[in-house]
Amino acid sequence: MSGVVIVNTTPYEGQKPGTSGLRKKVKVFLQENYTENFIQSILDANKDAIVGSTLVVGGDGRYLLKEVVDKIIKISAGNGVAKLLVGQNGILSTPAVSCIIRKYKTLGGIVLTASHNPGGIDNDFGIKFNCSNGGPAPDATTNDIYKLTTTIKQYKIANNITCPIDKIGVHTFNVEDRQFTVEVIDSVQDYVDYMKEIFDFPKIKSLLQGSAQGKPFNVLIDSMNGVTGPYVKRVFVDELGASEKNVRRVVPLEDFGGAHPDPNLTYAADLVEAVKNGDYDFGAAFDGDGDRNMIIGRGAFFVTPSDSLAVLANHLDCIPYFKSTGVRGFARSMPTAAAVDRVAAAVGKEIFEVPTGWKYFGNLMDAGRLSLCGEESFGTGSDHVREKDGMWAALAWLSVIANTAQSVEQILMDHWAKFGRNYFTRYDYEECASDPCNEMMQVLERRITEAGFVGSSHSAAGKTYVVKLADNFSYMDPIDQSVSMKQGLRIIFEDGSRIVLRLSGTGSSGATVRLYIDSYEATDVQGDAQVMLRPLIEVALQISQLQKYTGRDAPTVIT
Ligand code: VG1
Ligand code: CO
Repeated sequence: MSGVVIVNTTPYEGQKPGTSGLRKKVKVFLQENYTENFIQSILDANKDAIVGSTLVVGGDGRYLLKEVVDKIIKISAGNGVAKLLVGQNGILSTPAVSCIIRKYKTLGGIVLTASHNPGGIDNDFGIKFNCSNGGPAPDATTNDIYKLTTTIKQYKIANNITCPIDKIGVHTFNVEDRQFTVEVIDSVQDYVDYMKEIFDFPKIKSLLQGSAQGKPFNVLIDSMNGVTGPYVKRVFVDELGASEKNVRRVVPLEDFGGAHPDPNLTYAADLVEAVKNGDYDFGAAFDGDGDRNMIIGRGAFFVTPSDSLAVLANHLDCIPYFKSTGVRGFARSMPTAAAVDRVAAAVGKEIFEVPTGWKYFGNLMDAGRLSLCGEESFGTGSDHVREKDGMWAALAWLSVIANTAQSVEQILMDHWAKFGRNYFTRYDYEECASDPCNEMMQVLERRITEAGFVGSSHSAAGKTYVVKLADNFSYMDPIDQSVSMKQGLRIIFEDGSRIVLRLSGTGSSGATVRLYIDSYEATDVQGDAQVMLRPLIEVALQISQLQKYTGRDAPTVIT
């Protein structure tokens, strides 16, 4: 029998969840009671339902994961939680947590990840709460959690409970007069079972093995030493018959092997090289927690996430799941290029434009209005769960390829020929000084919202753009009417081209500026995005005075 101790504590500043949970340096989480405070605040934000509840707990394998799982077990026991479902060794991908919350109808889950941020003792850790729909908590809940962190005085902990989380099975404990159960579950089983329901595995398998088209379709799947390693092995090797040569970096490492586990052209450059120089038809990479994806074709032909979303929207009939559920609407985050809007118009579906962050898609999915959505930041997913889902996206692409018998590049060429092309690029200026970046955003907001800016002309590299609309994006959720203000500065021109600027809400130090450029061409679809968008990029740099405020001549990452 274990007793519960009430420990006195004092609040820490800055425990405010950002775009997707609380992300800080590991050393910040290591401060006395810092992590305990936040966990207790999550439980307190659910206080009416917490006693007797079940929660899912898991994370991406990064440094500090096991220690924090242990704290969650003890604090949950101390607060009357009845049961935890914990991934073996704490390992669960973010989409798998969402899947498990929904499958076992739990009160929610705690996801331990800083996603695409680097890991290890000198890097980042993160904690996020997901609700009973499996999705990241909405702003109202994260605001409640934050408020609680500012006044917390004590937390309740059952210190004597130690649970071997490396052993799959049911572990029961007596805590005061209650029974407390920790069920350590296989990290991948539920998720893999679900993927087999959603997709036609035999069809994808015959694509990979070549029995359909003759020649094997050679894939290279890169887990970037993140959490998807065991999922990739189970799905691609065990189920789909790929060989060990078709997968790389499939062992989750606490520091991701020193890599930045963000699947983009910069941080996954070695996958791009391997596909470019090897005999591969398809490459995919996933981020630390498995919710992001990058898709490339033969010769490392790059599919922008905005195009990926539009292509999938146009081919959902290739995926058995949608045959049974039907296809509802589509959605994208505001900075995501509007390619999917054109598909929605063509197929007569609703389209929603939401702020950055997956939490904004949840209500629409729960209300049955949204089937497929995505973000330009390498996020794609559907209403099968309430998180974006990297492996789902790769399997969706392979389904389209198996059905159309076309290469990735041909699929894109056909798409652009039919719908035209939204050229898109994103410039990231990472870890800049915060004060000047905040000032830049304030100055820019004032400038673009003052009288006379709408209608003004801006020229660079021989092109002139006339402003049609400029604002700080705000969004009213069509389901619960909640309003989210100040979600990014946008300047929309007469020809539909857009410049968007916002500050990242996932960084753990300094400020990261994101500049997004989107421009549509109906017929000139074969160009190079950086060349095609050059004039608009120049205009964006002029209007924002970005170089002056950040002191940077060039972005850290170009997508
Ligand atoms: C970034 C992306 C956003 C994404 C978020 C979480 O946020 O822009 O689209 O939803 O990361 O992704 P921000 O605020 O840094 O721009 V993940 O894979 O880190 O959970
Ligand atoms: Co992620």
